[in-house]
Amino acid sequence: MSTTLFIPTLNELDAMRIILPQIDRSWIDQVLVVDGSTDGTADYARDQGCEVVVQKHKGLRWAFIEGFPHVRGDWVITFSPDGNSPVRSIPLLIEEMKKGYDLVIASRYLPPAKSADDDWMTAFGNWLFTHAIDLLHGHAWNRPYTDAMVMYRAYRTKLFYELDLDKEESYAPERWFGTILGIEPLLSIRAAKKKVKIGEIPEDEPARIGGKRKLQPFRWGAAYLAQIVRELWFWK
Ligand SMILES: Nc1nc2c(ncn2[C@@H]2O[C@H](COP(=O)(O)OP(=O)(O)OP(=O)(O)O)[C@@H](O)[C@H]2O)c(=O)[nH]1
Ligand SMILES: [Mg+2]
Repeated sequence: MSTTLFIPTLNELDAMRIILPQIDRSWIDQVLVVDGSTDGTADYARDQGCEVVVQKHKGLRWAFIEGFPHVRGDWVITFSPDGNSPVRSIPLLIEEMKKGYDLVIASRYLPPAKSADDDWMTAFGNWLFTHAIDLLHGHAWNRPYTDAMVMYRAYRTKLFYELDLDKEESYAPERWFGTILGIEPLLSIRAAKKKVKIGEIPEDEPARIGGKRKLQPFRWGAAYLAQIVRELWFWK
């Protein structure tokens, strides 16, 4: 099985200079950077031998929608390049996928892992949304998620399409709250609904390196909550 490391970047040059050289290229078959930056991140990534897709529409979700057609790996690992995703887990995620999982999450809340990037609001939000997904979408009765929100995870590339994550109607709550979301919570919700084989490994989340936080806690929080509830009747 081949693996693509999928890296969305929005002005992450400081962190990319530190993180990219740490990645052992023999672990993976393709490094794909999907970029919306104005700070030269794309040029740096090309210099480092990464494939670069420059996104046309603004927002994190569009990086996925425009980037996924360029993914060649059977499996994809989605990776935050801001220091939040320790590179040591790239081979560990691949090893876990080999056990037959459709999705493996690098959980920040599966002991002994810890997040050094959380503040009280993101810690509470991630706890709330993860437990709401477990309770409302059934994963709690199987093996519950400890982290349904984190970007750092591996999955079968086709799962993105099987769960209709490329379809516009999947993201209606964005319009209600005037924002563009990430795709991970919806991926977690629909993977649980579809009862695919889900695993987790513990992995820390170190603090962000340089750059600026893009997370919009209030809008995203409200929209994610709406998405969790809407999925009770939408998308069977
Ligand atoms: N291509 C692209 N990447 C994005 C976009 N928004 C965020 N990212 C990248 O996605 C990764 C994860 O970002 P977020 O989940 O929004 O959160 P964050 O900004 O890292 O927030 P903290 O980690 O809490 O500081 C970061 O490396 C960002 O650079 C976007 O619109 N386009
Ligand atoms: Mg981050």
